[in-house]
Amino acid sequence: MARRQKTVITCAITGAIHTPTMSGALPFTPDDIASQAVAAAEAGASVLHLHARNPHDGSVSLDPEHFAAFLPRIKQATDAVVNISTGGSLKTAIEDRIAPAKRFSPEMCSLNMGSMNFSFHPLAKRYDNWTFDWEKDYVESSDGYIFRNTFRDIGTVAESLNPHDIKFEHECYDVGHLYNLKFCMDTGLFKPPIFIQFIFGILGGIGPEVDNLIFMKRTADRLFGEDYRWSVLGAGGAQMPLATTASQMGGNVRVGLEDSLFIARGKLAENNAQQVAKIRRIVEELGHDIATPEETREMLALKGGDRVAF
Ligand code: KMH
Ligand code: ZN
Repeated sequence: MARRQKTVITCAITGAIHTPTMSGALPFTPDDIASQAVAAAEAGASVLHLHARNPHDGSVSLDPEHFAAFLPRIKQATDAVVNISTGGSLKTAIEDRIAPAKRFSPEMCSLNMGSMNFSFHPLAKRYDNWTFDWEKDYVESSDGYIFRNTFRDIGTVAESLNPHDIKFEHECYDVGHLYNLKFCMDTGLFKPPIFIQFIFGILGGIGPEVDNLIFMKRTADRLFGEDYRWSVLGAGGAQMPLATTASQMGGNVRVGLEDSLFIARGKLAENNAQQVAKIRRIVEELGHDIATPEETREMLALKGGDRVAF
């Protein structure tokens, strides 16, 4: 009998797009980040993609001390793979963005594969009363943010983190980013199997149509052949539909409040685990199994949870 497909569920717990005003469920204290991450792992996420936030005002933080407040707690309570963001707050220099990963040497890190105007400014119109002073300007002025990920930046991340044997989640927001990744592969920067996160629906990147998913997948097949594993992140309302399609196409999926605050049309999610439980149910009902952390480690050739520095 054919082996059932194992689907890796990544859960991105909190991130750089959303702010506390947008949802009370978005975690920003170490306690909430840790407990939501653990619950997401218990619900079926084998990879936890993590950003830190300033616990006093909920803003995105790159301070390694803010990561130190939750990473050991997550490690003690779950066997899930920890993936630390190097995307940072979208406005910070690459050296600062790498600092948490360099200090904690996780099994995985994100690595954004091209520069873009990563924008979420249309969200600002939806809210009147902001909880913290920084939020409105942060969201509104994202129409001017250049999310800088030059070839030199990508090289800096690789040179700094390759000695830690970290597997990258290569975040590709458009088809050109796949070619950037191929160029880097050809220069020997990354060794297979690489892990690509196809990202759809971020303003400034490719839109969330199924046609685009097929186009990205076909392009990656051509460029990387057997050397890659892949996953899909649909932002906002595209999260569950694209994750469902990806899993049916043989791919892996990413959910979490970093990428969408919702559990259904117009209904805010109560927490990250609720989104994990939903995609898990869909994946299993449609005939696949979810991957355990150990299966994920094998599939992505990770160094192992005993080789992290937290
Ligand atoms: N929220 C994603 C679309 C990173 O952390 O490196 C972007 C992201 C960036 O995950
Ligand atoms: Zn992220």
